[in-house]
Amino acid sequence: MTTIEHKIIRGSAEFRYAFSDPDQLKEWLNSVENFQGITFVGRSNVGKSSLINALFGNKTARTSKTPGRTREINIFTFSTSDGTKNGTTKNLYLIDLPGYGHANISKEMAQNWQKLIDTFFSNLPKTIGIINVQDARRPDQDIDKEFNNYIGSFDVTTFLVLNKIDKLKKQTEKSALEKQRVQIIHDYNWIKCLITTSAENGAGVSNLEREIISFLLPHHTSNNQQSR
Ligand SMILES: Nc1nc2c(ncn2[C@@H]2O[C@H](COP(=O)(O)OP(=O)(O)OP(=O)(O)O)[C@@H](O)[C@H]2O)c(=O)[nH]1
Ligand SMILES: [Mg+2]
Repeated sequence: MTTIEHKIIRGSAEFRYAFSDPDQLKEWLNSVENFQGITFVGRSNVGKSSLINALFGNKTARTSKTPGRTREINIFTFSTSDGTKNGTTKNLYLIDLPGYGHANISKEMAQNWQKLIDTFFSNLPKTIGIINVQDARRPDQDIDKEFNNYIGSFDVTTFLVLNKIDKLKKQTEKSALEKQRVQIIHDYNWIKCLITTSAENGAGVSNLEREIISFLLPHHTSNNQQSR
């Protein structure tokens, strides 16, 4: 039996809204119908926006060498397709969150970030999957632990992505990551799966895409696609 595979339509993501005001965000979150999609979260500069571009097409999200570039919650809609005439799913949501743990911001901005993030998670339905991106060179930092415990309290589906694996050149670094991987899976037992990626050279991006599709469209995905 052949399985028809759904894919994200590259270039289909359309920018819809940017929120920096928690009250406006709350109002919008409570008004969306058929709210299905994914949201990217993670420490500043780990490559959330770059991964979004690798998955959705190059010019979707703004990336930067300066940490803390994404300041608002950016909301897009996108489509998937299985390549057949009636096989398109439209109006799925993609959300790019501003990164946590960025040191060089004012106290006022940090407080606003906290308020925005609290509003976001407290009003988020379970139909939105969380993609927590960390840096493969130094995963599970104290701030990552803190944030993971925080999202773990919301009972939402979470995928952990260790990005920038292209930067792990030495065998010792790769083996260290393998060890950490086992530890992380053990410690974060609410995580659905752990995927390693490089937004730079595309490694692992198709695995991440498969996981996203199987979360969004479980009926269209074969059972043997597992990566945990
Ligand atoms: N080598 C390498 N560089 C990467 C990778 N992913 C992202 N980068 C680089 O890391 C920097 C930060 O990437 P962004 O995608 O802007 O990071 P972000 O997580 O969205 O950052 P904020 O918006 O500040 O939270 C950029 O210079 C990217 O080119 C990767 O997989 N490998
Ligand atoms: Mg960003």
